[in-house]
Amino acid sequence: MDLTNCTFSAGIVFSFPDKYLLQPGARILIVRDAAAFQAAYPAIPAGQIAGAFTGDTALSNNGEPLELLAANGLPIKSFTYNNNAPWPEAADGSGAGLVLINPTLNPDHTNPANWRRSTALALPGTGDAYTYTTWATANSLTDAGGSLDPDSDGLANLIEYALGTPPGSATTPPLVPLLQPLVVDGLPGSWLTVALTRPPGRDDATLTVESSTDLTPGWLPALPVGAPIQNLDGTTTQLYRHPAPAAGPRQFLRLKAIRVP
Ligand SMILES: [Ca+2]
Ligand SMILES: [Ca+2]
Repeated sequence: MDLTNCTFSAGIVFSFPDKYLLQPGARILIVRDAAAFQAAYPAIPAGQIAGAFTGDTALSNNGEPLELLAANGLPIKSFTYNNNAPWPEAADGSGAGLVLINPTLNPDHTNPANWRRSTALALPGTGDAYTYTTWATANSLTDAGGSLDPDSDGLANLIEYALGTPPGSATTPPLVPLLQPLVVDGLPGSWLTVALTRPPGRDDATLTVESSTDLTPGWLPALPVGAPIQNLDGTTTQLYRHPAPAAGPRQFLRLKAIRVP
C-alpha cells in the first residue's frame, strides 16, 4: 500500500514521506524521537520506523481522536479511543498497551469491544496474540479443529484454549450457575448468572454465553451485567445473566466457542 502523502489530521502531526510503501500485514512505528527509540529498542529494525511525529503531539493517556487521511483527503481510519470503560481500562497506566483484536479482519476501530489490553508489557511493532495452532502444538495435540476432549472434562480443546485451562487434565467446570438478586431496568428480581474469566490475547476464539429455557435449538445470548472486571493476573471476568428473571421452572446457560478465521 502506497502511503505517500497520507496524513494524520488528529492525534499526532505526521505525514508519510514520498513513495512510502506498507507491505500487507506489516507493522510500522511513528515515534517521538527515532534515535532515542532505537537506543531503547535496539532489536527493532530501523526500517520499521516510518518517522517521528512533530510538535510534541504524543497520544494522550486519557484518550483522544485519531484520524488518518488518504492522499485524497478521505479518512482511512477515524476514531476516538479512551482509557475508561467500555474501553479496556487495564491498558491504562504504565506497562500494558491498547491493542486491536484480530487486526487482519479490519475491525471497526470505533468499537471499544474490538480493543483489549496487551498480554504483557506493550512491545512496539509486534503483535502479541496467541493462536490456537500454537497452543495445540505446545500441548502436543493433533486436533486442528479444537473439537476433541482428550481429558474428558466436557470442555472441547478450543474452549480449554480460550479459557486458558489445561487440555490434558480435568478442569473444574468454568461456569458456576448462581441465582442472585439484581436490579435490571429499575426492577429488582432474582436472576440466573454465571461469571466468565478469560486470559487476554486468545483472539482467534470467541467465547459467548448462551441461554435457553427448554434446551431446544434457538439459544439466545446471555446478557452482560456491568463492566468487565480486570483481574490482577491479567485475566478479565465478565458476569452474564439469563435474559429473563428466574421465574419459570427451568433455565439453562451454556458456553460456546467459535474459531475466528
Ligand atoms: Ca477437555
Ligand atoms: Ca481440561
